Amino acid sequence: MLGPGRLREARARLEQAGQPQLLRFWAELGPARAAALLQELERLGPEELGEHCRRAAAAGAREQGPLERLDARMQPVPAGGLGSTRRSAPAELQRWEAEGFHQISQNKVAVLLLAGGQGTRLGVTYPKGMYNVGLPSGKTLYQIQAERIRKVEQLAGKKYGTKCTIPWYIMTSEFTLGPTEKFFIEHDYFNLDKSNVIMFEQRMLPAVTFDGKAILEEKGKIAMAPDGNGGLYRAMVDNKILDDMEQRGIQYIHVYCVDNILVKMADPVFIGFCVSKGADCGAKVVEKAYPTEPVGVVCLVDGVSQVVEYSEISLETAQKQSPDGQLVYSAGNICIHFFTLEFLKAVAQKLEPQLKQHVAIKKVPYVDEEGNLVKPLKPNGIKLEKFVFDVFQFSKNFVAFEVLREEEFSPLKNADTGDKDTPTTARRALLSQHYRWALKAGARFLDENGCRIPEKISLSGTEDPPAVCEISPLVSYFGEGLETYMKNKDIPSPFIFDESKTEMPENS
Ligand code: UD2
Repeated sequence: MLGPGRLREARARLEQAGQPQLLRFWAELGPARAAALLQELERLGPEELGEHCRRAAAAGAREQGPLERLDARMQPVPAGGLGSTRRSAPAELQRWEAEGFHQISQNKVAVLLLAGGQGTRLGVTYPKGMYNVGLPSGKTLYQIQAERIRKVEQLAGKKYGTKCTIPWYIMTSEFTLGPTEKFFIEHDYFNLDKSNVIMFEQRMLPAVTFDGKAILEEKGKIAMAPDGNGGLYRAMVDNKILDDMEQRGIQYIHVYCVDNILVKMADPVFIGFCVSKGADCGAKVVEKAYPTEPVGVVCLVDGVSQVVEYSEISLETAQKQSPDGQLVYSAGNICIHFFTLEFLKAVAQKLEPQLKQHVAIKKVPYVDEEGNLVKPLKPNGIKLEKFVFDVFQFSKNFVAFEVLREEEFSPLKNADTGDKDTPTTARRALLSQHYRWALKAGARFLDENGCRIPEKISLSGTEDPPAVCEISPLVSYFGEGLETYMKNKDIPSPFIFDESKTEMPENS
């Protein structure tokens, strides 16, 4: 009930907290919107809201000041804690892979997707995982990820003679939960067992002006934004995700971000590497392509493992080179992490309040004092976010694992009008990988006239492969098992190799 007492109390508490502007349009709201606003204010708590606004404004002011220089305190990741698909011995890589498959076969591994972001740079109104980058099959990122889970379950099951399940935890936000759920239902969970796909929601925080006022995005609605991908730790507690993992016997969690089309779900090599090293926490990295590439750098700060985010590193440090011309800080974070359940429990239950709050200065649409909706041309608001990797500092044994960019990292960040990390670059990265796999398996490609397409072994990354061959994850997870079908076969381009085509065309 919306009694006058409740309103009076909210008004007094907001006044006290320095946020009376939130009720400026109260008289115009009508019962439903008024009730929703009051409920939101009570949920946030006017005192907590006031405190959040003060903290955000102070953090925003610090952010506008000089960049905190970490240069003198930074060191690269020590070689001892670094594995590498390029530099580690093949026998070692095989051992790690076998260890990873073993853990999967024992149902000890889960994957956890961070999918609460708003995908503003890509410019779509729906969750990024639902995006179709224009592959011949028309598959979305979610479908590709789901099929990789199914395939790696099958591979582990076959190797160890068990029936295995990799639960898929999906962190969403107020923006993404509804459409993501609907999408999975519409696609029948991509043939995964529904009970093994667990969606949960992260918290939202109010956006705040530079002078510390919460912003109204409508007359009766406070502008809110997800609390960053580091909101994971609180969200796991809020939604009892750690208990669910415990009940299922999960020990190792492979965390990843939604937009990397090449992500190896529950990668056995990475998991096996981390488990073999006794790590509680690990990160996959790629060599940075250029100093200002927008990926964080995995390094040590004051001797403690950390990611220094791309927005927080000085240009001078980013460009620093060793005598052999390599970037000193080249270990680019690709938002693929490994955690033990024990580590996550310690973080979520004890250490989370210590995580740094990062500042994002954004353009936040608002209603002005006259009640007009304004789309600001300049940034006007502060959003506070926690980052998923800020927990590395708590690790007792942190490891990093370097992988090849062309095999494992091609993020979808921008629309095709951008010059990098676009639908085109993502599609090209996947089709180039599949073309390489097919050639390695001994395939030959023919054009529409039946003429042989000359092979091109090394592709520049800015060119399309000469033949189009999309291989379903249900056929091959990392290029394995293709020879049986492809060796010395003439394959028409374009070609979609899915399960229905395990019989390949005869030689012409
Ligand atoms: C992330 C990494 C960056 C680098 C890059 C590679 C962080 C903080 N930064 O930068 O170091 O590895 O990816 O692609 O990890 N998300 C949520 N909730 C939120 C905000 C984001 O779940 O409140 C998810 C988002 O849906 C995505 C992932 O976190 O899957 C990364 O978010 P982003 O795309 O905003 O991160 P980006 O590209 O700035």
